[in-house]
Order: sequence, then structure tokens, then C-alpha cells
Amino acid sequence: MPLHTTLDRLLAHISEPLLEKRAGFLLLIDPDKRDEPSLLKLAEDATAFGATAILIGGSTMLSNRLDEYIRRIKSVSHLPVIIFPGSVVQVSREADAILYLSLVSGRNPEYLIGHHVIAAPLIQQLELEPISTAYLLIESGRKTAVEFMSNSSPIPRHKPEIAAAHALAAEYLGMKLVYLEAGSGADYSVPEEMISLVSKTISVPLVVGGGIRTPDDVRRKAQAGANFIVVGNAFERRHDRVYLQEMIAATMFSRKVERVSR
Ligand code: 1GP
Repeated sequence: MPLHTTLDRLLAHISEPLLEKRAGFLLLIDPDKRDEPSLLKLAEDATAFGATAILIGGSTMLSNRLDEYIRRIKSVSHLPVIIFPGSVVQVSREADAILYLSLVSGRNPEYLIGHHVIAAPLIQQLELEPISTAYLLIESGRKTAVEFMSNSSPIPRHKPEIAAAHALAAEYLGMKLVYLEAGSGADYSVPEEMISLVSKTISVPLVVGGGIRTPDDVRRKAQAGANFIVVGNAFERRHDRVYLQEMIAATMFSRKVERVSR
């Protein structure tokens, strides 16, 4: 079946028929935090090791070379490049898609609909695929950049039922993905108990990110029900190909389905 959209491509990656269970791996690159050669090497290695897609963006994104960065990434990787915007200026015709994020955990109208109205005509003009995504900020220790920039409160980490109700409401509103976000470099990642309840409550794919640092973290989030794992900060701190490979491999935690013997 032809894959018409970037979202189709992402979903195809986690639906390999011989695997019982698999989560997709989304590598997050913030061009403000890396020099270009190391950024390209990271993208190239992640592609070779089986990542699903590359997210590009950041909460500040001081660099104004987004088009050029994406072109360079695409010269070393065949993976979809998806903008993960920290603000309305982060758009580019070079990307395959953009996460069209609505911060549904907050009550700040600018992040629920305001910025979307400003960005929509531009996204249409650039023929960029918007992936409608419910963005839920989850309490994670210290105040995060998203929390500060959006002037909104996160959902308490010991209240999975509140996260689940928000996620379900977003699905009923027609959103295509739900993203549980602890914040980049979070002290504590999203708890497995919350991931598990949200994944059982909704039928759209679940993305989890923020403070995921070890292969064991990746495995536990995937086993709890995350369909896609986002990792960025960990690779800014540590450039190590074996570590990168182990992080991506941890998304494939299940044995292959046994064939029925006759
Ligand atoms: C941040 O969820 C992403 O928006 C990834 O977080 O940088 O902590 O991996 P890290």
C-alpha cells in the first residue's frame, strides 16, 4: 500500500508484521545545541541504526538556518524530517511535516489555538503536512523550558487519570497523536503508570519524551505503551555510537512471533 503521508510512514514503521511489539524512535535535534558536523553524524548514525524519523526544533532556536539544516540532514538520511516547533517561526518547506502541537494540558489560549491561526496559512503555502498533536506537559521535577515559555502548569505526575482524560478529550477533538512531554533534560521522565493508563484509554498513537537517558528507560516506556519515544538531550551530553545503537535497539523489546508449527 502506498504511504501517502509522513504520519503513514511513521505508523508503518511500528507495524512490522513479524514483531509482536515495537516502538518507533524519534531522534530530536536542536540545531542551537550542536555544531553542524556532529549533528549530521548523529543523524547519519541514527538512520543506520533504525530510527524512525528525525524531529528538528527547540524551545529557543536562535539559528535562522532551518532550511539549510534540514537540507543537510536529508543529504545524509532518508528518514522523514519533522519540525517540532518551539515557536511559530520554526517552519520550513524542506521538512516533510510539522507537529501541529496544541498544548492541551494548559489553559493558555495562545498555545491552544492562537499560534495555530498565525501559522496555518504559512504551513499551507509551504505545503507542509501538519500532524495534529495533543501536547501534554507532565510535571518532572524542576521547571522546564516549555512550562516557562508557555506560561502553563504541567499535569501532576502522580495523576495519570488527569492525563488520560486530557488525552481522550484530544482524541475526541480529532487529534492524530498524543505526546506526553516531561520537558527536555527533565529530572524525571513520564511515569510508566501514566503511560500505561493513557495508552489503554486512547486509540491514537502515543508519543513520550523528556528525560529519557538509558536503553532501560526506552524499554520501560515502550513496554508501558509508548508507541514513539523521543530522545534529544541524552545525545547532546554523550556522543557514542554504541550508546546510540543500544538506545534505538531498546525500542524492539519483543521476541518475534513464533510461527505455528504443523
Ligand atoms: C523534549 O521530549 C523531548 O521536548 C526530548 O527530551 O531532550 O530530554 O530527550 P530530551
